[in-house]
Amino acid sequence: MTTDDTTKQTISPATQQLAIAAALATGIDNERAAAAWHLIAGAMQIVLLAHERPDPDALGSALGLAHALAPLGKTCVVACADPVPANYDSFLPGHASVVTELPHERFDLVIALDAGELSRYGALYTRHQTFFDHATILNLDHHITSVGCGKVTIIDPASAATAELLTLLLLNRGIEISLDAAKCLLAGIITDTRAFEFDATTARTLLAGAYLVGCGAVPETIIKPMYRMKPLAKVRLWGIVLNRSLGSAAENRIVWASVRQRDLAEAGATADMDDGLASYLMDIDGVAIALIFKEGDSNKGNETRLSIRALAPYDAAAIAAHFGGGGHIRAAGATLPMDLETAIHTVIPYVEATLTEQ
Ligand SMILES: [Mn+2]
Repeated sequence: MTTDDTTKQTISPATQQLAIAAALATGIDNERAAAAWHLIAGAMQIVLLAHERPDPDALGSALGLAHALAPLGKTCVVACADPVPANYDSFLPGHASVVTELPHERFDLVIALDAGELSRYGALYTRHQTFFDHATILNLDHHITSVGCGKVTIIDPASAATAELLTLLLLNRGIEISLDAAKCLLAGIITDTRAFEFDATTARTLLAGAYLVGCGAVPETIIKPMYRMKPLAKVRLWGIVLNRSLGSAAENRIVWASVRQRDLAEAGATADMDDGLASYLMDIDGVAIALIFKEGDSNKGNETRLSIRALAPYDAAAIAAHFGGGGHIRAAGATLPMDLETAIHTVIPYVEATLTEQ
């Protein structure tokens, strides 16, 4: 093969990784990174905390940092008030080592990840409050609403995930990101952005993802179990429910479906398998408000559970509040003391009225 001056040299993967690392290392203020690392450098026994009801960013950040620190001779314990959800097992190396109770209190550093208030670490905090209230804490988080709870706190709302901030910190300090660390950090970034879909995703988020993929982490191994894999019974249930009950009003801007106990039995489904159905209805073209009506267990009397999803400017929480429930502006719910058909005939006209008021 011949080459000449006009032939472009291809960049080797190793060179590309170095270039990405150099770019990401500038994403965090040197002084703040140094202050954070000073606490880590001086500690040997470190407990890394993921917040209660953990998501993959909290756990992936804690496990990812623990994987990065282990080769430096640090003894790390990853702790979370709640157990690791079973469907995270396949993509979070080290998940089996996560403890829900501190083995002792002889830690010289606490690293609190993905939440900026100690109360968010749940029962772990309340059971060891005296220890935590006196401990040296490094707090790393990305939520703009966080107040911070560390001797050194870095809250970076420009990071789409705490795992993105950690990737910047590790690269700024020249710390090697192993394959296991990369898998955990990529899980945090992918799940906090719903696979780079949410508008928190920036070019830098993708660059951090690119670096971690360059370390050997594979997006599909996270995206598939998180967003696509489902039991056959769940698909059967959705098929039954959509075929029998899909309703629409206001020129299809309102859609709803209902889940009966009979449907669950027919599909061989468990009660949680309508999870995701409301979001699925929101992906119908033109829909502004989606509702799921779910028949209560008959031995609890007449009861219907309502889930509501809404696009701006509509307010799911306000609709839920009208029926005695609550939630967030885009996703809310209520429990109505009536049977399924009565609930549908009560709620839909009210939602139609809400829509025409806007
Ligand atoms: Mn997060």
